[in-house]
Amino acid sequence: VSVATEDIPVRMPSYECQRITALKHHNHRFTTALELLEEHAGYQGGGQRADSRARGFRRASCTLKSLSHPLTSIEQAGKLPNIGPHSLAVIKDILEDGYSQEVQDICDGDFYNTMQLFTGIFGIGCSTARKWYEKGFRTLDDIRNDSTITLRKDQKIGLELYQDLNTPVTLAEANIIQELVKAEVQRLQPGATVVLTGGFRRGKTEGHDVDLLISHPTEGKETGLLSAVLARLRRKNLLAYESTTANTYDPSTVTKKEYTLDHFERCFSIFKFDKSWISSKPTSQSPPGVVKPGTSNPDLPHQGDRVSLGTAGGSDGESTAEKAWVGRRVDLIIAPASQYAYALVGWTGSKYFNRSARLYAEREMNMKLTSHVLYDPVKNQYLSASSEEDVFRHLQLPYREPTERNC
Ligand code: DCP
Ligand code: MG
Repeated sequence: VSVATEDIPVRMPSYECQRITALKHHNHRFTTALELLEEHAGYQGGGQRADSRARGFRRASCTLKSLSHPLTSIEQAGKLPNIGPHSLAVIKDILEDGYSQEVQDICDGDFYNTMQLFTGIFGIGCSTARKWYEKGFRTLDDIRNDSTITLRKDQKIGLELYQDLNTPVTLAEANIIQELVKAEVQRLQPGATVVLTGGFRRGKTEGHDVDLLISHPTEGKETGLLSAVLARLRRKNLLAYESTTANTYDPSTVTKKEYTLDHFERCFSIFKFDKSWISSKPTSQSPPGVVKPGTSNPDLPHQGDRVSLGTAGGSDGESTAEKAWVGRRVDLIIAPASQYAYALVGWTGSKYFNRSARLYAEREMNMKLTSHVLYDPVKNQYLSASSEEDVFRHLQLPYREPTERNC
């Protein structure tokens, strides 16, 4: 007797971190719509209420991503965890009509499109974008031409490099940047590690930035590394923008709420990614310092070779029209060895995987999980972890590969 998949009762755990969520799944036609509603809800003002509305759509989407087959009936959707009434109504529309009029109206509207345009500017958040929208601005030129607007340095370069920074970073580019940074880091501190985290580690082939987690197996040897690496990159004229924040981690405050973001030493930067590094032509240049001298590949520059970056610069007011490089957002994060496993989980994400793991730790395990540490307040103990597997084990969660954390 064959049983249709939709008739099999679904038992799905409600925490995203308890489930497998792969990039490819069976319900894209619903999840695309729900995540657009999430994005749109996030653009509205209204603080926590708007955030929780946005999260509602996201949680419904995550549930459908974890489903092992295409959703075919609204009855079945009703039995799944974390699908609220609004999401359910959208799913129903898509099941019945093939699309959601609500989503269509949002896509056709000025608000959503303008907010997408403005929040695409590096350094511009929802509230500034909304303020501009409400003033009647609709294009990037409206912002550029308004003399009453004063932009910060990051926002200025965000406008200047708008095209570059809104063209997705490819995996090939991310790998080149990772190798480039690794070569510099290891020259300064042999044995140091540089790992590509974020979406790329979860198997994505494109992303909005490159997240590099830097560490050293010997605690303490990571100290001073970031500023030294940045100095080298600066000397090679590879940085269009950089902004560093110091390490503000204080273990005694671990139980406080402020730990949604982490406190590692880090640099938000924009790399000048030379276009020739990725060209398919055999004469293309490799990034400086990536390959050790003495290798036989004739394409490679000698150590110390200067990279040709053309005549244009992005940050100093010169024309960027014919520049030889593309701006790429790179985050460099420094994690001490004892916090590395937690930092790796945190920086691998996804953001929603982290959120669910933290909620799960708090509510189900009575523990505090951050990107620095896992703390057990009952035993007053910091649980040490030397691998991601250790982190999952402490939480009594089945281990999930990074590619299974795409909620
Ligand atoms: N992160 C988080 N909470 C945030 C922002 C980030 O937990 N509010 C963590 C999880 C992310 C990782 O940091 O996976 C990297 O942040 P990104 O914003 O770069 O996210 P991704 O790399 O996942 O996405 P993208 O491919 O767009 O870069
Ligand atoms: Mg990223």
